[in-house]
Amino acid sequence: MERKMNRRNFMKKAAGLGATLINLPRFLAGYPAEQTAGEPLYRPPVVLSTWGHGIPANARAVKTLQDGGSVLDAVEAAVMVVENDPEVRSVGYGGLQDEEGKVTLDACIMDWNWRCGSVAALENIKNPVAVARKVMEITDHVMLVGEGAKTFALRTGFKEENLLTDAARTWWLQWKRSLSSKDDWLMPEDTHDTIGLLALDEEGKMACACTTSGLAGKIHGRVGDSPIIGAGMYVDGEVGGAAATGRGEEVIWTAGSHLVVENMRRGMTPQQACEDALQRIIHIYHGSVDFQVGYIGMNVKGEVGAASLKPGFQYALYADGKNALYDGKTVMAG
Ligand code: SD4
Repeated sequence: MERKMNRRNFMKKAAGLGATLINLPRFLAGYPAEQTAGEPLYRPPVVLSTWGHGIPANARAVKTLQDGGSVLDAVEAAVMVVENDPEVRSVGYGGLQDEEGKVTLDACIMDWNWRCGSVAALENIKNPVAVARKVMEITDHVMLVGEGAKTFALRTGFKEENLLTDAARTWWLQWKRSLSSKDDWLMPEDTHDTIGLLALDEEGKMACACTTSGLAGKIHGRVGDSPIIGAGMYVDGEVGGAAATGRGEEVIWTAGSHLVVENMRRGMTPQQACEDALQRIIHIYHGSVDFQVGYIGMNVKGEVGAASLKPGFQYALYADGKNALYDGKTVMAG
């Protein structure tokens, strides 16, 4: 049977021709100027991240690579921009508190060579992702939590800081006042905007970092998906990487980021892989969900994908010299 030269076959052929030709077929095939997640192959460096705060983060990642930093340096420096921004109320300094009024941070980092580090429920340290990298680099552990993570951070040169801003304090007081005896610890909506950021450098090496203050109003001690390797984020240097945002519980149930990567290993595009991982959640809930989860995914060829359960998820993509924000595809069933 004659093999049809559809767009995907065409792209596969083009990929084999080498990096310099990668962008040519996209142009020749008349792809729209605005990219659709999952379709074009980009020539590295490519940086993909969650939400609007991904734009400055992507820019920092690219700058770090241009200055000679490694892809690991790039993802760390990138998400630290967001950790340091008090206006971002879901990550790092200025992050919203748990039910006891404490800011507790979760973060992890991973590279193409399966090296990874993580911290969870870390208090009073502004850059948990940097602590996670230290865990990765100077210990033979993967994850430190709570007081132990903080002691490790202080021992390795991080300084203790108050991360609570006036805005966060005001939010917490108002939120507490709004609670009733009927509350069931379901978190207020729109308080989850974790940054997960994937970067692919010109050598085809990938790294990812993920950092968050977690769900606002969470029970003290609750840890979400974001610092859990395979849930909030995962990288396999032979396949690609993924990161999650939204309600971490369901992402943990489904080992979400690992699922996205394994989907890509089995031949799905990053876009298909993200959508399939979301369908797994929908399946568990028998087709109806009332919370948000979003995934970004990128394979080592520079193909990207992004999708969420509910509308509203945006992702930031730096590719072909352009850094822009796009709407992720919504997959909510019926
Ligand atoms: C969590 N996934 O702790 C995080 C929440 C978040 O964007 O901020 N996601 O469950």
